[in-house]
Parts: sequence; C-alpha cells; structure tokens
Amino acid sequence: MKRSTVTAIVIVLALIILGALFYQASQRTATVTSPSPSPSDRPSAAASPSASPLSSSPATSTAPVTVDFTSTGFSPKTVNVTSGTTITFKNSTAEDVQPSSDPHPQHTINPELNVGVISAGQSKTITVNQKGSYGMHNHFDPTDTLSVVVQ
Ligand SMILES: [Cu+2]
Repeated sequence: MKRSTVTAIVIVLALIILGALFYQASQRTATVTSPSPSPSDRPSAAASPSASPLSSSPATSTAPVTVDFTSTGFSPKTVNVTSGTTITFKNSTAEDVQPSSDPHPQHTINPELNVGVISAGQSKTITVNQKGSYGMHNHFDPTDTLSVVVQ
C-alpha cells in the first residue's frame, strides 16, 4: 500500500515537473524570437531620416554686392548679405557721398558701415561681419538712406 502510493506520487510529480519544463522551454523560445526582429528594424528606419537634412541644408552665399549711389540715392535701398560679404559703394554722381552707419551724426550703430567719403566716380569696398539689421545714410544728405541686413 505505502510503496504503491509513493510511486504514484513520484510519477505524478515527475509528470508535473516535465510538463512545467516543456512549458517553460516553449515560452522561452517564444519570448526570445518575437522581440528580436523589431529592434533590428527600428535603427535602420531611424538612420535614413537623419541623413536627409544634411543634403537639404540651404547654401549661404557671400557673393560680393555693389550699391550704386545715383541722383535718386542709393540703389538698391536694401541689401541682404551673409557675414563676411564685401559691399562696394560706387558713387555715380558728380557730388561727394559719405555712406555712414546710423544714427546721424554719431554713426555708432555699426562702425563697420562707416565707409568714408567717396569722390565723384570713385568707389569704396567694405567687409561686413557684424550680424544684424542696420540703417545707413549719406552723411552729406541724411535723407538718402539704405538698410543693410547681415545674417
Ligand atoms: Cu551722418
């Protein structure tokens, strides 16, 4: 009686343990295989958008700019340039012109823009480095104005 009961218990326990081991093994392979494909997909998807902004970045131009001074004043009246650009002021009138930084008569907003006196038919070139938006005028006639925007 006793021995047969013990063997029956041992067999039942063995079956339970074996069943549990098989269940764990099937669960482990199921959990290991399912998550592994998704992390390997994500890095490749995240890598492609980070490469595209570099190719689409706008090119900034530092091409030299010429401002003509005529009987109607400065032309053009607004100049948009990037830092490091040269601006040539050409005097196409018969009078002296003195392109200067605002305000008149101190010329202190941006001393880079104090070009100095340009005789009739002559020209002078400056380089602008200081970023910002600045007003300029002809010191001999402050109603002749222009704007310089440096980016
Ligand atoms: Cu002035």
